[in-house]
Amino acid sequence: MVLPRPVQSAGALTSISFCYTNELIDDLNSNDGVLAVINFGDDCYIDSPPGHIHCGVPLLGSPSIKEVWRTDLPIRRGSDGLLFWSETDEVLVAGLSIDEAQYPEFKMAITTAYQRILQFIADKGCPHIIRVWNYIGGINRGSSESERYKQFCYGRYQAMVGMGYAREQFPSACALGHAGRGGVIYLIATKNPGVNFENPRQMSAYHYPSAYGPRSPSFARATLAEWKSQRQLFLSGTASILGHKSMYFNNIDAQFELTCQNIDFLLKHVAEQLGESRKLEMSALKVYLRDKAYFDLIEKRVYNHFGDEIPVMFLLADICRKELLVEIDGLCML
Ligand code: 3EB
Repeated sequence: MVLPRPVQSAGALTSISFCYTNELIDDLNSNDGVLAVINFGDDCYIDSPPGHIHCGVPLLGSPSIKEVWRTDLPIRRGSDGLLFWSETDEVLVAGLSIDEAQYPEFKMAITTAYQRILQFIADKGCPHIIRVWNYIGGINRGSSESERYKQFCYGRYQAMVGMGYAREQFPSACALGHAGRGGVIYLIATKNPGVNFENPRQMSAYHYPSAYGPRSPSFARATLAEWKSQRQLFLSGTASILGHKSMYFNNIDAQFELTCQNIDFLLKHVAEQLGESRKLEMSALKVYLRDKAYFDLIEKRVYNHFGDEIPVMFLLADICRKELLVEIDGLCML
């Protein structure tokens, strides 16, 4: 278990608001306060004007929803080839389309992409990653060590460790796949570090045995960002895993139940570590389902477990281990 660093006040940081919305935002430059727009559907790339991210994972249920990130402070934006960014004085959002065609092996494309985005955030003075999202075409394609998720983990690890990140600095993350082509990586980075948490019921992903791939996944179970106005806990993708083992093969019901238990346990653990007496509750969710046939059942279960009011996006995605049928991540406002 990694003990959190002391929670420091991050000065004048203003939080980011995350909303699921169907409003139309074409040109970010004419929308003050918009840091990024995350679109869901078959496309997977980063578009101009800067900030339009397309994840490649289709929505289930509500076809026109997107995710918009906003902040109160003035925003500067730019792009450079496959990379885009938007920033305030306090927070940096960066995204990169993965360029596979140039590389003989997928892992090399990933190492290069991660090196580029990590070098970029370092140069910007925001080397501390709060959260990173990874969406990759064909994540389960290939067998044993050449499965693309394992190659992804290899490439990411090489870049993270090569750029000087210690395991305890690995941020919260998710890594999902889709049926199309292309891949994107996008992240939130800051000048001061967030606080990372592990889940005592799950082995730290960076300690997973090599059966899961020659390099273990480089992520924390959750990262706390301390802004001026509030604290936000970013949950990593959470699935039906106990210790390091996938549980309940071919059983969506049981996988969903264990996933919820893992989230509840993590929230309880974080509250204990922070000395919070109140019960932490999720504020927004993304629910990734491997098969759209699960949607009707899981939709009901999600609202039952997390409450009718919670904003949820249901998405069709491949989860990084073939046997996993559901994964949930999200945000908890403290
Ligand atoms: C797991 O717990 C499930 O490789 O970035 C969840 C969150 C998972 C992030 C990643 C993988 C990642 O191992 C998979």
